[in-house]
Amino acid sequence: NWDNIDAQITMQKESLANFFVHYLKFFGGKDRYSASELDVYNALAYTIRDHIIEKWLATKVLYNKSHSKRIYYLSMEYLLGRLFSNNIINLGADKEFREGLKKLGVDWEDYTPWERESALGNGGLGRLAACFLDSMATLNLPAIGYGLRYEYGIFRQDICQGYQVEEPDEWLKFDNIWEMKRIEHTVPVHFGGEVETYHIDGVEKFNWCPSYTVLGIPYDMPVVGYGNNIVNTLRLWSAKVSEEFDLQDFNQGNYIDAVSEKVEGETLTKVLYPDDRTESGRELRFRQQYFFVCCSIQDIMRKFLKESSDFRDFPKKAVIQLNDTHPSISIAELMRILVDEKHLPWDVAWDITRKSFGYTNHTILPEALEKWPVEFFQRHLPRHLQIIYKLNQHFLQEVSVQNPGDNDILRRMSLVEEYPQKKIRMAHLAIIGSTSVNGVSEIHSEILKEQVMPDFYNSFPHKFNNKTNGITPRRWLLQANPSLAKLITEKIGKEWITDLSQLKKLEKYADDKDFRKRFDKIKLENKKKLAKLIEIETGVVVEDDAIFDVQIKRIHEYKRQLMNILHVIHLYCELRDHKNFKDAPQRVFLFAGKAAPGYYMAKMIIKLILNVAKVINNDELIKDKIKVVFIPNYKVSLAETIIPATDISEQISTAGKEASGTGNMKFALNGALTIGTLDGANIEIMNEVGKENIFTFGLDIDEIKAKREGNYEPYQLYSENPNIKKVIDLIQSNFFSLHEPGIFEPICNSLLTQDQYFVFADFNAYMECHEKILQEYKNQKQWTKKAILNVARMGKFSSDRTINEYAADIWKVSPVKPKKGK
Ligand code: 26Q
Repeated sequence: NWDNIDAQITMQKESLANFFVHYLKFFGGKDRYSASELDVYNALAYTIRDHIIEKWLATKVLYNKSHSKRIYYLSMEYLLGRLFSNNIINLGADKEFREGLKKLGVDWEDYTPWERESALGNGGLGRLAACFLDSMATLNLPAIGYGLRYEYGIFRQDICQGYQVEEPDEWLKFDNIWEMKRIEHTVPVHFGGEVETYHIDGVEKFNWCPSYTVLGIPYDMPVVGYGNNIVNTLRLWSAKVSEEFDLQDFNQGNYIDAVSEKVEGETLTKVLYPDDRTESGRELRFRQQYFFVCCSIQDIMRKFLKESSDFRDFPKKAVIQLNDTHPSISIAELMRILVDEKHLPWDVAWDITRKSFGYTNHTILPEALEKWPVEFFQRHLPRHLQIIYKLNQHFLQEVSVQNPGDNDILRRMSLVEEYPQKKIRMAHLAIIGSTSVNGVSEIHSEILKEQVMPDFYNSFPHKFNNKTNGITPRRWLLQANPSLAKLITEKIGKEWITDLSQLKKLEKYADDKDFRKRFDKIKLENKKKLAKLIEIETGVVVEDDAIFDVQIKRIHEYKRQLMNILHVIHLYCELRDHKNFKDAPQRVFLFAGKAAPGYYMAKMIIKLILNVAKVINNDELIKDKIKVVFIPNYKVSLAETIIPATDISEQISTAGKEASGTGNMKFALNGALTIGTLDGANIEIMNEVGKENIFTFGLDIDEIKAKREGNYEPYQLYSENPNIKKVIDLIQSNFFSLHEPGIFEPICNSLLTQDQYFVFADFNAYMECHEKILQEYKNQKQWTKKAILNVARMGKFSSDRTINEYAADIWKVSPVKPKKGK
């Protein structure tokens, strides 16, 4: 009887140790004498996985019975980080697991470093997708994440003589315990070939005859909701060339061709593109996108067909959210399936398609708006090109009816860019093919409407909306900062974990001396851990009670790590000139982040930071008052150690350039004070925590716009501002590059002649803001008060709030809860 056996498998605290030993022995082939730490980790992870699978199966039953509309989240990137601790915590098995294993003398927390972290993303967009998965599961939403199972995630960053060197990230080298191969749901993906035309009853039909086929094999990963017994699924596709295909060529004596075809097909999911701006013209990336979309849409269709055979029901049963334009070929793909394969009339298919998609924009940098050359479509997706052309024709027809005589608007809004090269504008396709177009912070959504897509906003004002980003408090407070989480729970109960607005109740403790003392002590303990890590990773010794001033994120000119390091050089000059700071505490300026391998300026910024660090850290004249640290290989697990130890969070992008930022939220939630520009979510953070509890400075978007339109002359600022001049002159004198003279000329030149990101224009304001911060830090009591108020007022920035808004406004999906009494 199935039910009896099922009951036996259900995990009990008493049996945990038995399960653990079972896995160690029968999966690992080890006993207590021969087991390595990795073996122990594996056995622990398998044990906890059993727990998860019970709930995973039950969740599937629950969702199937509910017949609810499903959410399909399509993202080319997921930056999950380690899952072991996260899964234990979300299961609520934390205590049970610790106690259950006590008798063996095994403490699971000792083994967490043995997990290889999953880093299938570049930065903000990928981490947002990971936070969203956590929130969707925690909110009982029937959601499936789709993505790619890259064999190599974001590269490992090594530093060699001050330069970034990229090494492959071999995250799958050992077993990945969190994935399950689902061979039975393998799907074919076709590429290339030609389109034939034929007629049925006088109606023109199209038949795509592709030239080759790749298989998509799904690997499922469980997404554990917090404390609600829900386990959702993240389905990642891996490319494989079909064996039959192989064999056919093989039999014809084409062994070599057959093998190279196989290798070629399997390169599709080999590696994540390490660029977080569009890198134009990469054909493999284009094919990767289609592979992803084609697999996912087939899977969505299969699930839909289990519920209904009437495609008009599709938008009632499915909503597909596009995480940026990367999966936007979905729109043409769904049209192709409905029109060519399901033989629906064009207009019906278009109506279904448009109702089924939502599109999230994450960037307004013009170089990051995706456009694919028409020739890529011709070569790989000829039928999709026809469909896009037809969509464009219909669309421009409507536009011209709305705007008679205005030819320029047709050129501006077309899906096809004609000059200098024929390209498809993927954002335009995403907008016309979706019911909803959202930005990721209030200001970003406004810029999107007013400056980036004004024509589309005029045509479809109802589509445009804002969904301010958020972060999951499970990973970014409960897991990353357990001591602070415990203190908070002690004071206000544990409801904050799933209702972050509860943190408001902490406000009153800002005036409580005892609470402040404990809050400070936790920060100090976190700093000690960070100081150890800094010494291990960089060899630099820093004081435990230093001021930790941190900028960790991708290296980009618009994020202005350059302004930060120029300011550090300025402080260093002041110290050398024996100005003030006599009894000031040590200041540690910490940087971490990866540069895109082909982004020369970003790589030179890393080199500058490292060279400056070397000089400053070894200059005895300044008596260790400043330390500069660049920790290599920034990743989620590193962020988890750095953020809880931070005093000052650097969020200093050129106004208008950072769509939202999410790191800014993680820091404030952990009691760091922000120094930031009026950009992205910084503005909303300011509105929540209060102007007096954040340090803002610099030009706002209107002032930046005015400067850009006027004639901005950075050289003049340099010659008139002695602080800037001193710093640039020092760099140009090769003070930081004695043995490599001239290497920083490109940086200096770019600043002096263009300064695209207005570093000089904001420099004084930034400097003065830091002076103010230093003054305020001296008043420890006031500072701690502000830090506590930051934590207390971060409720808005839970990704639960964000996801609730997506569910209510865009997806129209409600939580699925088990019936009471079951
Ligand atoms: C596209 C084509 C080819 C190669 C690479 C890409 C590509 C890959 C990743 C383009 C962009 C990205 C990632 C963008 C990103 O991370 N944007 C960030 O999204 C966050 C979440 O909304 C925001 O908080 C950040 O402000 C935004 O920069």
